Amino acid sequence: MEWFEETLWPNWAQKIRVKEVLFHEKTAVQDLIVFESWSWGRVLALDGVVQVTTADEFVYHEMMIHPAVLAHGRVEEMLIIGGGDGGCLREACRYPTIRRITQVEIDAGVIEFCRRYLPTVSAGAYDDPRARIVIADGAAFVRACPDRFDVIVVDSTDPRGPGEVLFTAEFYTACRALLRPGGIMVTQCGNPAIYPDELVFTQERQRRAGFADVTYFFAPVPTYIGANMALGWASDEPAHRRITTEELRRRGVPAGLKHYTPEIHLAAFAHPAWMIERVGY
Ligand code: AG3
Repeated sequence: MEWFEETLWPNWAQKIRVKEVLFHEKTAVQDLIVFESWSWGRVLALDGVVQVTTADEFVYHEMMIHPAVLAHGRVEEMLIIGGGDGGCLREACRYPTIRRITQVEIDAGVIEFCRRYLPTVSAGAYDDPRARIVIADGAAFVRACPDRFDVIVVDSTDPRGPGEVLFTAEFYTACRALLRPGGIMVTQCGNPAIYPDELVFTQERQRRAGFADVTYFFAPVPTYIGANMALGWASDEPAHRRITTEELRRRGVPAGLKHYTPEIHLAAFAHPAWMIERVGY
């Protein structure tokens, strides 16, 4: 294979030049490929859609974790739904104050696979004693879970196929019920420049789930084409968003980050005029 061509949108695609295909399995259920690329390191694509590249995953994973953890300020219990590549887990493990990170992945094979083919993404995080890995359906897990969390991160695929249940008002309602007072939920909401409806409906459903403060922020991930990826932010504590760069620094930004800074944190919540028009804020 000379080029990998993404099949996410009918009228717009990206192509990544392939150095070497490392794994390719096409079954009736899914099409999974990992290849070494020339410009983005190793690339994992599921059903024709880029899920992670080792060259730019840091942008996404840092933004999925650090704004919520630092704005909250006292995270001890964290829940990650999905995220089998371990990137979110890796970023969460940077905080010694987090006592336990529960990760719910539907397919044990995904974790094993990513540890083997994309070891730099989890970077040893699966061996952290604070990581509790649960192999279960995320939607079923949140309906029945007896534990409570300070931050819930939904690192899903796109809302088509198996990942769809993770974009429903019912799912968001169940997540809200698992949050401790002041808790925050962060979700992946796609690229609004090419598919704004996904941001509109996820915002609407998160509000319907009862969160007092629902908004969105951005992660500029080059290989998730369509400019900024939107991430949903839902909490019952609006004060989390009134934080200053000084306070974020005081709380202790982990060393060694490649994207996140307190300035980026605040700027990520600035919304373009056309999205304000479309979403309402
Ligand atoms: N989570 C986000 C996948 C997004 C791909 N979709 C897209 N380009 N619109 C993947 C797992 C990362 N840990």
